[in-house]
Amino acid sequence: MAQAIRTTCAYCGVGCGIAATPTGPRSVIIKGDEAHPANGGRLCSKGTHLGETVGLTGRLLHPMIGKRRASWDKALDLVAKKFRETIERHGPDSVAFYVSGQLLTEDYYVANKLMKGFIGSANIDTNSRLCMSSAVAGHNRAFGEDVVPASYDDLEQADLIILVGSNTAWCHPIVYQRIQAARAARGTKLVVIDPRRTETCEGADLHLPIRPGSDVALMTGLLAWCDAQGVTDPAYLADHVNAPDGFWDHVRTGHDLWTTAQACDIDPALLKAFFELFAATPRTVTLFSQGINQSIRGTDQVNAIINVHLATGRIGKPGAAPFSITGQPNAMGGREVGGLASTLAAHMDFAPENVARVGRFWAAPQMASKPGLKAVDLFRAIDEGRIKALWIMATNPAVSLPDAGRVRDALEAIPFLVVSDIIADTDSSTHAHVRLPAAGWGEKDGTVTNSDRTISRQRPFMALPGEARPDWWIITQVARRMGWKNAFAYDRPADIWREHARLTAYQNEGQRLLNLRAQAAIGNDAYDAMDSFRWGGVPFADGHFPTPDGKARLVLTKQMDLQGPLRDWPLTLNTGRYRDQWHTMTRTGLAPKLARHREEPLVEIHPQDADVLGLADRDLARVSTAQGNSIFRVSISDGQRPGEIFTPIHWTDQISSGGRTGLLPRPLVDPHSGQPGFKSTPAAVEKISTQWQGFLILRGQEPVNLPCLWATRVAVPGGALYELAGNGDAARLEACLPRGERVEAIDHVRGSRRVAIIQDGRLAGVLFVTRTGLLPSRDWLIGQLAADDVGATVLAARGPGSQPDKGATICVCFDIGLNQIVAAIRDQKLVDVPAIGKALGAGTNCGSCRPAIANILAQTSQETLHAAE
Ligand SMILES: Nc1nc2c(c(=O)[nH]1)N[C@H]1C(S)=C(S)[C@@H](COP(=O)(O)OP(=O)(O)OC[C@H]3O[C@@H](n4cnc5c(=O)[nH]c(N)nc54)[C@H](O)[C@@H]3O)O[C@H]1N2
Ligand SMILES: Nc1nc2c(c(=O)[nH]1)N[C@H]1C(S)=C(S)[C@@H](COP(=O)(O)OP(=O)(O)OC[C@H]3O[C@@H](n4cnc5c(=O)[nH]c(N)nc54)[C@H](O)[C@@H]3O)O[C@H]1N2
Ligand code: SF4
Ligand SMILES: [Mo]
Repeated sequence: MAQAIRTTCAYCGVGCGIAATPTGPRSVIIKGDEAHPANGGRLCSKGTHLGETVGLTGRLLHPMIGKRRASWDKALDLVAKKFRETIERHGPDSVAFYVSGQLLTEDYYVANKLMKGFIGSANIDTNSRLCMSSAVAGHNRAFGEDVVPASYDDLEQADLIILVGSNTAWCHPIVYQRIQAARAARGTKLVVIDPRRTETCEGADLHLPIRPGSDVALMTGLLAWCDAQGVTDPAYLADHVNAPDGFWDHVRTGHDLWTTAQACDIDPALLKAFFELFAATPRTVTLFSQGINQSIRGTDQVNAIINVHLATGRIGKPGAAPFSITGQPNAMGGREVGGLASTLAAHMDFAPENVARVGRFWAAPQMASKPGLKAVDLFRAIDEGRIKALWIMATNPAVSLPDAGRVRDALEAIPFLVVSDIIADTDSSTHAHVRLPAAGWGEKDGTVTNSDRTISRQRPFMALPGEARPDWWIITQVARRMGWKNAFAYDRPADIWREHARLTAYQNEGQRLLNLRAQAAIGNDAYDAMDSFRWGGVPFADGHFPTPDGKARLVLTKQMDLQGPLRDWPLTLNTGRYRDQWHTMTRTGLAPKLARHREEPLVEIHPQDADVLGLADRDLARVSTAQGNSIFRVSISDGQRPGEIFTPIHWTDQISSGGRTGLLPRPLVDPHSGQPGFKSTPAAVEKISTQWQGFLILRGQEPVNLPCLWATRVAVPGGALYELAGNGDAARLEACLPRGERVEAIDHVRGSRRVAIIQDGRLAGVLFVTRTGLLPSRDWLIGQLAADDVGATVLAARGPGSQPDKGATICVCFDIGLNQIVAAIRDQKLVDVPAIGKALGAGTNCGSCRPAIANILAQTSQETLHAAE
């Protein structure tokens, strides 16, 4: 067998190390890298199943101009010519790049250099604008530089961990496992602050289900409490921190416990318990993500958290820090090269001396001298015709920007659109004039930086498929064709890495903490062999901050007004992620195992609201906002607060006819960071009745278009499963079935229709539709895709002596369902998660489902208790 190649996970900002052993041209065995500092060998469900996503299904393998295949030369010449012409005619600010935290640092560096130093505009922004730009702005305000002052090791040294606006168990599962391990080892306390009761709250010491958007009130209330109880650190404040005029007066007025509890809409006793725990525990890490950043007051929310840490001296010490964790695998690398429109390069802003310095270093013909357009403004400028050529790389804004309907209109209208992606058809690339095939994970070669500043290598272990090329190569080819041959004459990622490292060190006598001087002369072999390392040591350990006077800054933050429900939009829409899907599902959507956890996009709603709206579990409902509407499957959940609903961000046009959350959020942004407030949009919900419902299972993964109201597709072993619902005659759905021997059972009275197509004894497709009855479990039928002697009995949808329904899949690694876990708990009297693991295997591999199992255990024990009473 081939040797394992050490690389880094394709997905989240935890940045887990992976040992990948290729077993064929497009197949690989994935294991956690035991030597990697982020994960020490662990992987979550998404990382574990990366091997299921490296096939070539849906890949873009050749450059395309319009619908036609083109040579690289033709495509690159066209891109260079169109950009040059547009710049000549309308100036540098008439073009833009929209890039991504999923690019490697080397890709990011050359894109930034091309736009800011050579085209001469700062119109390069990134999907990180939607993700952590409020944290960047908050760090800059407080520390003078965008430095994350924490590392994962702090999680093992803290006595209290506070998770604010973070569904860590699903979105940063290995960080969550490290937290749970620390709790087991040393009794670390855990507090979760989230309006929803997520799986992250399972087993937490406290969960504060605050009113959405009330985090500034909460944190300022906490600071007021610390001040009143003498928990602040006067010596640290005097030596290392500046406070703006009126700061303490503001904190001391109107932030008592009762007022705070009311603002946050939680029980004062619960709030007091949290305050007391905080006051008593100096080693505190406050970890935050999108519940904080994705708000129209996100930057103030970030600073409200940092204020508490600065005022109590809980920073720059082991186990004590505010910790912004990043979402994407290289969100941090993008920040380091300066890939946001609001930063210049290498942690420098647009101050004239920085513009001059970077211009000198790049020998740049025309430097951008001011910030460019931030993502939401950028797409508005496109809509208004001010941007005439756009290049999108490694992101899917037609799905992920707020008010995505408007974004689609802009993409349709722009005179010239280039999209570099690994996938042929995305909701964004369908509008492109030129599509460029990028190298994907397992093929690309370079570096990424994770949430705790650890830089790791992504290494290739597969050959480039078709004509796919790395992003850095594509960008430098265009730059050369635009006339800048020497400035972009790189032969390999290591050339770019060295230049990036040199720029971080260039005329940097300690003004900037980001300094990769030691990397500036690294050889090609050493770059290839590079071990993961963290830059910046323990930031601020000496109490010195990268501000002009060396002191950190408290920031006066104000709680925003929180509107009550509006007449037309009585509910508040919160949006976010599922455990086993990644964003627009272009990769996780290929993995049958990952599809099992949530097969359809749900709108989660509190029982009281469901009652008022006449909604039952598994109904279909339309969610509307002022921006648009989309249809979701109803899931009634008391984990929601009344008046608030939640939908996932993952579903797209490519895989569904509904469930598209991107159409719904309003495009309002934070005034400092420009980050959209994705987490609360006024919304309304109404029930949708359909005359029939059904499902379709097809061999193979080629997508089909289904003419009905509701259709969502997920990958299953050997094929795809579509859930369907609609009105009118369901017979027209049969057009989607392949040709072959047809068996059918049609009951006109009950309106049920079961059709199977068999080719050479193998199942090619089945369609089940009903107007009144129940539909059978899909599991057995899906299993028949692998059988080779299928006959007409397949329409019974169960085999002889077939197993009872397993229920919703909980453990994807071992394919264990809810019903199996409940039965095992009852029958075998299991009392804890390890016991269930022993009995069923569930939760013993990647561990991502352990919080879910704990939840089932708690509920089942409660039910059993009630039954006994
Ligand atoms: N499985 C999976 N993991 C991922 C990703 C993925 O797509 N799938 N994406 C990655 C990326 S890019 C990112 S950015 C991260 C995001 O990771 P997270 O930030 O953990 O994920 P979200 O689900 O967006 O939102 C987090 C929580 O914020 C809560 N929240 C909403 N409003 C408020 C509020 O006003 N106050 C507070 N305190 N909380 C609030 C929501 O209820 C939600 O549970 O995940 C990364 N990891
Ligand atoms: N309503 C709502 N919207 C949100 C959020 C939310 O919480 N709520 N979260 C926001 C956040 S935090 C984020 S990060 C965004 C994410 O949103 P997007 O960035 O739009 O989502 P992805 O699906 O990750 O898009 C990445 C694209 O790059 C392609 N790709 C993968 N690897 C490569 C590569 O190496 N090179 C190239 N060229 N292409 C590649 C993939 O096929 C895919 O099409 O969504 C944002 N939108
Ligand atoms: S936590 Fe999971 S998704 Fe994130 S880097 Fe690790 S294995 Fe990948
Ligand atoms: Mo993100």
